[in-house]
Amino acid sequence: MSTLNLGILAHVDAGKTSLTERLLHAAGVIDEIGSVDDGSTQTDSMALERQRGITIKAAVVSFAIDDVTVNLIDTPGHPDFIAEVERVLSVLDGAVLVISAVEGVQAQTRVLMRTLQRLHIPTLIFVNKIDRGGAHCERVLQSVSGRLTPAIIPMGSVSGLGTRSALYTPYGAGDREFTSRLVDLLADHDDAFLAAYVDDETAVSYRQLRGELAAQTGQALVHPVFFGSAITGAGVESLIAGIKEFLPAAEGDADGPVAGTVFKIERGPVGEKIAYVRMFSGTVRVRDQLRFRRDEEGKVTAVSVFDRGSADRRASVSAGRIGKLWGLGDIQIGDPIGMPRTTPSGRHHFAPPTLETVVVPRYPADKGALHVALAQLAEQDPLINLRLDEMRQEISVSLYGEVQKEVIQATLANDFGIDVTFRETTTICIEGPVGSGAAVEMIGKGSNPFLATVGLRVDPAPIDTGVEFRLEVELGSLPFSFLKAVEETVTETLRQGIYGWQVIDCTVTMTHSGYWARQSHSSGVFDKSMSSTAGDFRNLTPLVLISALKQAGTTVFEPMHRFHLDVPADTFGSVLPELVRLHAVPQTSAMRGSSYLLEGDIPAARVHELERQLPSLTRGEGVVECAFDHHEQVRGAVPTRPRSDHNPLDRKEYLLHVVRRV
Ligand SMILES: Nc1nc2c(ncn2[C@@H]2O[C@H](COP(=O)(O)OP(=O)(O)OP(=O)(O)O)[C@@H](O)[C@H]2O)c(=O)[nH]1
Ligand SMILES: [Mg+2]
Repeated sequence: MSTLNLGILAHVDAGKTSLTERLLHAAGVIDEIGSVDDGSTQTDSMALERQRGITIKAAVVSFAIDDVTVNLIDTPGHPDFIAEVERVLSVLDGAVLVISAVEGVQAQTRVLMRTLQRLHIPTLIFVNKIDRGGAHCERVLQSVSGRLTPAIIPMGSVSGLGTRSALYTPYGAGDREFTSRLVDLLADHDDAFLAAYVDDETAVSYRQLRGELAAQTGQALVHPVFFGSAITGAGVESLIAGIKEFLPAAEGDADGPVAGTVFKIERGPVGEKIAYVRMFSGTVRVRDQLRFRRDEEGKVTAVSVFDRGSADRRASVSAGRIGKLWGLGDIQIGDPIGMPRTTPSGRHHFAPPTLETVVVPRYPADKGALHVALAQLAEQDPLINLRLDEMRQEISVSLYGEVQKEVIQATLANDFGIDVTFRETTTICIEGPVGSGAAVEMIGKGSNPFLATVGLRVDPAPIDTGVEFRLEVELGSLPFSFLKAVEETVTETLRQGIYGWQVIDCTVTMTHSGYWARQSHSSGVFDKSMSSTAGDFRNLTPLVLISALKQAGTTVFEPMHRFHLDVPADTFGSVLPELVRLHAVPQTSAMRGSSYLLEGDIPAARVHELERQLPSLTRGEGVVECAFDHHEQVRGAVPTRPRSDHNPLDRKEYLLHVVRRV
């Protein structure tokens, strides 16, 4: 039996959770269809999700289509929870991108599709809500081809659009227009197919056409489009058939070396850690000693595997499957299990959070408990970065937006019994070097108090290349552990540049190295005063790096969002001055009916204010969507962030350390 790990992705409210419910019902896993609006669905199981009617955490459920086990991962659509989607992407064999037939392509739809395409994840498109008034198929198809990808093929037609009796009918071999569109699309991507077809049109059967469509969908070159309604169930059977026909099930060798990825961490009823792992190869059994991340190991004490509904206790989980593992106390999200996969997993697919706020316990006595609680939340969510300002004993969390802030507040209150408030939300900027700079400290020379020679040069690198560490010294000139200490300390130090922001897009080159070998007195006792240790390199590296960085000079960049504004045309006169006040820069505009559409850039720091002001400026009819777009050099006064030089420990590591001790 093969497995398909399938993600359901969409802009908020497009109907992912409702569709998941329908799929489970159609597959016979549940007898009654739950409703998001009543808080009774399978995947929105957290109390907060049920109260708010939105998905906050990715959830896995499973069903069978004939001989294929489908592990379906329902993801949140709200941009504040994009981190949940991020982790899921690395474990998917395929995806269904849901688009509302009423709202059409939305800001987050574009962000998601761009990422699915970049990762070559085979993707079907499901146009949902055909039963709702205002539903439009042609308009949605046009916006998909214009704004997402032209490589699409509608797989059927809709009748009764915009009514409860809307129906979807799949096209077949006899639909000449469909087959000729299909041939055109497939020929675009496969010359051999085109040649065969041009040679003899009749030699290519309808079955071969569908086979070629499956092959090209499997390579993420083209995207079949289905239509339906998660509420009435229209089109859902066809979508299920499409999932089976067009998305490639997982392949993997259950007897091969163990390789998997942890994409979700949960705490069980008694606080025990549960790791969700997608297995790519091999088999993990109860009592196996597992290696994850560099030198961490742990013993698996229990396994459960997703199969026909929820996860059941099993003795093992094998290649292709998603399982839950107990017993791995130190495991974190993103950890590879066994052999690391060859695909680069370290890079983020979406932009990091752009906002930050200080969390303040309402009762000062809760401070210790708050640190522990936040560290636990950060462990479940690697994009919640925590920063501890030791001078003021304050803790900051990074954020995607205000809704995430409310969720953190509610989670701290409900799960940990801690009442908190937040200080004002501020923007997270980044720093990049302007030019090149170099510095060196030699062992035993000048005021260098450490038994180490370290020379470093900092050079600017192209946008989005991150930080690269290079060697201009002989690899063998320094023991490996010392080299590692320098490289790790470089990464840690760059978390705070000259102005206190993370330094990105630069190359750090080690230009000088030197150490004193391990020396002993005649008694054979190791003499630390004469022998270099990794600690000497850890202490010296930040000093050299900061001085190289100062010589290079840095610029501060602030995050900018792309906004799409849709307001009644007669209100635009009062919206425009507000945009100017918020430093928004309009780029393009258009009229659609009585609506005025405007697109442009706005500093991330001002997005919330725009969202708050819009209803009163537009009689409650204006709609704005924002998504992170790029960083831009700060104009005017350069913002700084308080440094915490005295403790170069990574904040999160530090807090996790606190947790382990507790
Ligand atoms: N009329 C109609 N309403 C739908 C349909 N699908 C979903 N809805 C409604 O749309 C709203 C959002 O549905 P959800 O299933 O929560 O959407 P979602 O994409 O999971 O939302 P998030 O997880 O919060 O991003 C709910 O009120 C649903 O009842 C549909 O096909 N037709
Ligand atoms: Mg949902």
